[in-house]
Amino acid sequence: MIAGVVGKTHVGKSTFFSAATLAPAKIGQVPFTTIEPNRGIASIRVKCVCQELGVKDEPRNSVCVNGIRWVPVELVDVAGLVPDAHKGRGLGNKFLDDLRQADGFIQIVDAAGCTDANGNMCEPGARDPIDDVRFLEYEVTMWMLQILKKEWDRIVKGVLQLKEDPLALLSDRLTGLMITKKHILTVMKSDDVLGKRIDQWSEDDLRLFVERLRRASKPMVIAANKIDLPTAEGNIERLRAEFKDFSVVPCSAEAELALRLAAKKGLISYMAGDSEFRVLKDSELTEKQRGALKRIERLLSRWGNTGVQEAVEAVYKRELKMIPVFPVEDAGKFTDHKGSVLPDVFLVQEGTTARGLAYKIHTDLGEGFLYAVNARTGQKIGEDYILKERDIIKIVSAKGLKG
Ligand SMILES: Nc1nc2c(ncn2[C@@H]2O[C@H](COP(=O)(O)OP(=O)(O)OP(=O)(O)O)[C@@H](O)[C@H]2O)c(=O)[nH]1
Ligand SMILES: [Mg+2]
Repeated sequence: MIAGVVGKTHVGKSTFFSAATLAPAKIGQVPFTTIEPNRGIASIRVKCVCQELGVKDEPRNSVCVNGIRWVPVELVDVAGLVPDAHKGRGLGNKFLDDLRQADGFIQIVDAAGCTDANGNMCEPGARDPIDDVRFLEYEVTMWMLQILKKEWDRIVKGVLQLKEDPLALLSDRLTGLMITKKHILTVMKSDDVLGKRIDQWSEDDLRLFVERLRRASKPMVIAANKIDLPTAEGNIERLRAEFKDFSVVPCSAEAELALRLAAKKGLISYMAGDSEFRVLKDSELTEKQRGALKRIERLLSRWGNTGVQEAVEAVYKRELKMIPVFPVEDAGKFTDHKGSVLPDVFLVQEGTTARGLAYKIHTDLGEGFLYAVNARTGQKIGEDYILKERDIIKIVSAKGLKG
């Protein structure tokens, strides 16, 4: 799974990405600073099972701090978008193409309303961030529609003359956009308008279908950025009222980046998502840094946190429905074959079965799957068992892993 940091140009996408991943990304004073996508690793917080089990864990693929596991997740920061991108305007199709790989979106908007439609700075409050969300939705829909339309005649012919399965034809065409049969089925099932045969769909039907498919296949949270500026305040409630189906997370990417960098240098003690920080080396701070930290302190007391960590977690947990599970090889000691306690935590999508987890660990484990054990209860479970959040699972397979 990978979440795309998307939005209009010059709204703070790369700042958000850097703050979340601490990976270098160029932050610009002009629109279209990012051209090639930046990929990086952020983390989401999960309550570890170590305290509940009373064991000292030895994490391998994650980090455990005071009973909280920091589990790595991927982010991609892409080039910005301007209106008519689907027609190639700005970095248009390039931007949209980079979005193919994303399973979900964190849409950054300038909630302070100080960047116009083309990403140029304007008077704070002059641009309505609601328009930014609307235009991004429109551009992505039109881009998907364009892709589907290129093959539409062939799809209709396949269904009508060759009696091919419309679902298979559609998913063949859309698989490059990370759109699965499951996404397509969800939309087709939920829709009475589209109950008719696809060769009878009008232009409007097709557009409606694509719009719903976009929503199903690219779930989104809205990161309402620049809450450090006064004009953002009123826009947060307006965004929430307008986009009731989405999580709107107030955020300041700039504040989070400053905190993370100061913590990295050892100047302050701060963990992503915290509601406060502590200055460790006051004598090493410049007046400018001291002033900036004071402002961030006020921001944290007003908003609770900078919102960056919250937005990353919202897309992975709430939208992509990823849940943590702890695979072990010894169900009594909660260890792997080397004796490490609770070494790994895996993120799997809600609905994943025990066998699905086995495949995720290794193809051999999946293919040779015999049964699994719920290490918390010692109960044997079958391949169809649907994993629950924070399950601790041992897989027993005819094809064991070596090493
Ligand atoms: N006040 C304020 N400014 C911010 C914040 N986040 C980013 N900025 C500023 O917004 C400008 C653009 O930031 P970038 O991160 O380069 O924006 P982008 O969306 O990646 O831009 P492109 O790659 O050009 O599309 C820079 O001047 C940042 O310092 C924030 O939380 N508050
Ligand atoms: Mg950028």
